[in-house]
Amino acid sequence: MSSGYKMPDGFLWGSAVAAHQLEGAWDVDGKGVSIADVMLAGNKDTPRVVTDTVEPGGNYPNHRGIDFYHTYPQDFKMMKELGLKAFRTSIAWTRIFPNGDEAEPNEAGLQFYDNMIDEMLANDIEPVITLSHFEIPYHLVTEYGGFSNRKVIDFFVKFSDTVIRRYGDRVKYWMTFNEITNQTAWMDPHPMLQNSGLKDYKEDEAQELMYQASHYELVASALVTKHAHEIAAELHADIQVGCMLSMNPVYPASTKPEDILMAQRAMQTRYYWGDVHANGHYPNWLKNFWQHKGFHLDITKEDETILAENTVDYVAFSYYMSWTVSDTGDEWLEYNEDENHGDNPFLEKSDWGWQIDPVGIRWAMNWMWDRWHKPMFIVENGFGAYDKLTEDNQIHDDYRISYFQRHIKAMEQAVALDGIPLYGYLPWSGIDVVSASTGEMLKRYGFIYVDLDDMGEGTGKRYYKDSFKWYQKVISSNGADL
Ligand code: BGP
Repeated sequence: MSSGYKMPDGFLWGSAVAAHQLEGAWDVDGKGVSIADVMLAGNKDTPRVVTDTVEPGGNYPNHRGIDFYHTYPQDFKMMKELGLKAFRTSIAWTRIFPNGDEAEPNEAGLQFYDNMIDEMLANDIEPVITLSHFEIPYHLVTEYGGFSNRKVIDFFVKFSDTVIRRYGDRVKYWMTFNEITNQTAWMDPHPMLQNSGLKDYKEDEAQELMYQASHYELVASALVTKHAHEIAAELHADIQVGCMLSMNPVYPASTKPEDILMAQRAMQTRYYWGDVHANGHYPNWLKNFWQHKGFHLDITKEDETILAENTVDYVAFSYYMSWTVSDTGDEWLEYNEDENHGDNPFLEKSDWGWQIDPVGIRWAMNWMWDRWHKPMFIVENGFGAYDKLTEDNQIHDDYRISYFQRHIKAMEQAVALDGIPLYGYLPWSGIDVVSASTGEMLKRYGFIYVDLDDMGEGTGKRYYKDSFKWYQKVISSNGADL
């Protein structure tokens, strides 16, 4: 179908994944244990569990991923055939600093990403890199309490400086923390905070800790942005650093003014991380809210200067679904996802209960542009589904094509009609990978099917889905032919 629109020249059509969800090889070439490596699989109804150690016999799907560590040369060939202009992945912190606090990096880990980046470039695919995608060395969690400890800022900055300096001549687009917003959301608590003493963000103490740890992450992110710009000048390279937000428009459940006010506060609560990243300071309502709660956060004058002077170059975001919220009668408008959320009668849901809302992507892009005036990058969008491999090795995923058609059209309208600057569109996940929230392999998002089940059993062979041919056509027509 014709969309009626075409993206600007140089628009980056691509796809996105994260190291721990596909690389496997969790303990080779000197890699240390990350928080992702101690997480057991869950499923649609049972949350994943963070264990204290790697239990023998447990199902740790991130240990094997789809074995991309060894298969990436062949996988990039298929992605080239797909026509990808860009590929987003993350660097596993524990391949570079296995425990997080070493003096020197692990050369074998650095070499792996050298090779991987070169392989992408050899296939005319531009690398887009996330520094921390739900990963932190497990040692930093047990020994330091993760980001609840100010010291961890230095470890993250050192790791980031090391890789930006090493790959900055070949990688232009960087992001600091994947979905930094989700510290109040579905991964409860967020993987960056797990085992930092944070059990439940709704308790006041845990909420205070969440804001404190987030502050240290924000300072770390601003320092990385500062250093990246300095490294770029030294290398004579063009390097841009973005934040990465999980964008879920929160709508009012009705036209009742109290619901509308609550929805506004829900957006303010979810996106204050974006405010700090893009505007360089905390909003007033939040500072008042902390005072009302009796929170005493360690935020120094020097931190405030770092945040103000080092805002991001662009805003990257993931988009999967929207939410709906109602008023609770609380005059402080405290937003609690479990208590305030309801269903939207106008929207269908995926098998995992995610509300499908293509229009919301255009709404969200306008909301962010008005608020931050930063160029954007869609670095995730996609449809998790049970795909069926037919006897003749085909996958007829018309539901995925339909999801993408509608979302891409809304994105194109935001660019063509609303004038929003957008670097590219990197749908999740190009190739099937392990699900972040459930650890399932059968919650699939790729254009390329990987023959593995939830226990990692299968041939591991790759097959083309119907959506592969379809996305190929979208890319070659620069978004005109959906
Ligand atoms: C995002 C994460 C990804 C990813 C995706 C799909 O929130 O950044 O890592 O996996 O969601 O989620 P899931 O894998 O849980 O279905």
